[in-house]
Amino acid sequence: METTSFHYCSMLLFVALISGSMYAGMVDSLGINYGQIANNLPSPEAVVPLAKSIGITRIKLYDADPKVLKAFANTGIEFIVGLGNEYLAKVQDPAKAQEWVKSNVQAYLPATKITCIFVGNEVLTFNDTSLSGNLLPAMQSVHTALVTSGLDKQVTVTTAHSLSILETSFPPSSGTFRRDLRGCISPILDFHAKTGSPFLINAYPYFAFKSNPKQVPLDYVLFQPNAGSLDPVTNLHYDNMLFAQIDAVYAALGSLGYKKLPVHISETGWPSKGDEDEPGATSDNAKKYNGNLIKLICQKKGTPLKPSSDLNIYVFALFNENMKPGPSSERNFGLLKPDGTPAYALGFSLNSSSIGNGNTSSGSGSGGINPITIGSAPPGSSSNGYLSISSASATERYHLIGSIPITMLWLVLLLIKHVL
Ligand SMILES: *[C@@H]1O[C@H](CO)[C@@H](O)[C@H](O)[C@H]1NC(C)=O
Ligand SMILES: *[C@@H]1O[C@H](CO)[C@@H](O)[C@H](O)[C@H]1NC(C)=O
Ligand SMILES: CC(=O)N[C@H]1CO[C@H](CO)[C@@H](O)[C@@H]1O
Repeated sequence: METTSFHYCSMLLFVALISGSMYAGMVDSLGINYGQIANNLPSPEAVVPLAKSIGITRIKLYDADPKVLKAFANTGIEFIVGLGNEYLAKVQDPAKAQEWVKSNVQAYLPATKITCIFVGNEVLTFNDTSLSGNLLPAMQSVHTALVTSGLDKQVTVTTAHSLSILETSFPPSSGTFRRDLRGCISPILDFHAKTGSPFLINAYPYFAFKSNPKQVPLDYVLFQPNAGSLDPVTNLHYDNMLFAQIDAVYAALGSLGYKKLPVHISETGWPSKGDEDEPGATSDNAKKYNGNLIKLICQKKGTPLKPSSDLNIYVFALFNENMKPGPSSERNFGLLKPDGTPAYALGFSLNSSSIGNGNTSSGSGSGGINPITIGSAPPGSSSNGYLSISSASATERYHLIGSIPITMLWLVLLLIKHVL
């Protein structure tokens, strides 16, 4: 409750310069995945100012790590917590579900703003029928536990799917779920509709490009200017793959009678490094993908099919994770390196003076507001060097946190406007 955040998500002289257009807008919601499969990450206390410095307002965890949930108390940042696939069988027992909710959710409310539990990650893609069969009962059991605790109005229950649950996704209007999964998905969609929870999908144009680099135009997957393509059924024009993927999900939901379910993108991102046989995994492409994506989020863009629905996106991921198995790209999806410095120039500036001790002086006036730098930072201002992205990128992010007097806020906005 102690902080209110205003994010003046101003897109960046840099973007304005290269695109030739001025952009300014308000973002009230930037989500990120905080994965921790690593042995070199900063302490959660130190991650708080880092997350704030890049304007994060929503965090998705893959578990319900008590250290993280404690560290983020009273920050106002919203959390989706995860209940892992290994617990699906167990949590069908109502007593176990109640216990889980009590110690992983209830214990942190209301100081830590947990708003959603995702039960199981990409469960349906494993083709493990016993695991898949446990999914909905586990979701129901956790929901019932929330009802019993009186928390179901503030905490929703969902699960996260991989895009590979779609059988067809192009053109977007042809989107359908895999035939063998429809019987299992329909009752899950019914659960969403009845309990008012969102449908979560992990969508990675990167993987489409990686598996077919000769056919898939890079500009189309990186949100760069390109001719795009027309959906012959809806006549809607798509100039990026992510929007096509999201609309294919809407179409698939519609085909089962759930046109109105809200879809959230629980993961999307681009790796800044990969193996030799992983085309496209470069820091330049990662910067384009995530930079352009954040710009679209700031503009409150919807997809061609749902132009007035905000993109509800959790970027993957906050940090590079050195202990993830698989090809190199898997360990290089982070916006930040473990030491808190940017993995590549993100296209907006970061500022945190307090990594290392994890402390922000939230009481004092100066703790409330991050300095605004226009153009290149004044010499000396980056003396701690800590998160300032190379000022050569000449990009800004205006990030105002705390109880700033409203008059001051307007002064700042005016100043920004003037400079732009
Ligand atoms: C699961 O089954 C689908 C459809 O039969 C198949 O396309 C997919 O490759 C399978 N996935 C795994 C991980 O075995
Ligand atoms: C943060 O600062 C407060 C007050 O200055 C202090 O009580 C607290 O122990 C500090 N926490 C850390 C992690 O340094
Ligand atoms: C590099 C940089 O600009 N650091 C600043 C970050 O913000 C704190 C206050 O929140 C300043 O004291 C630092 O100078």
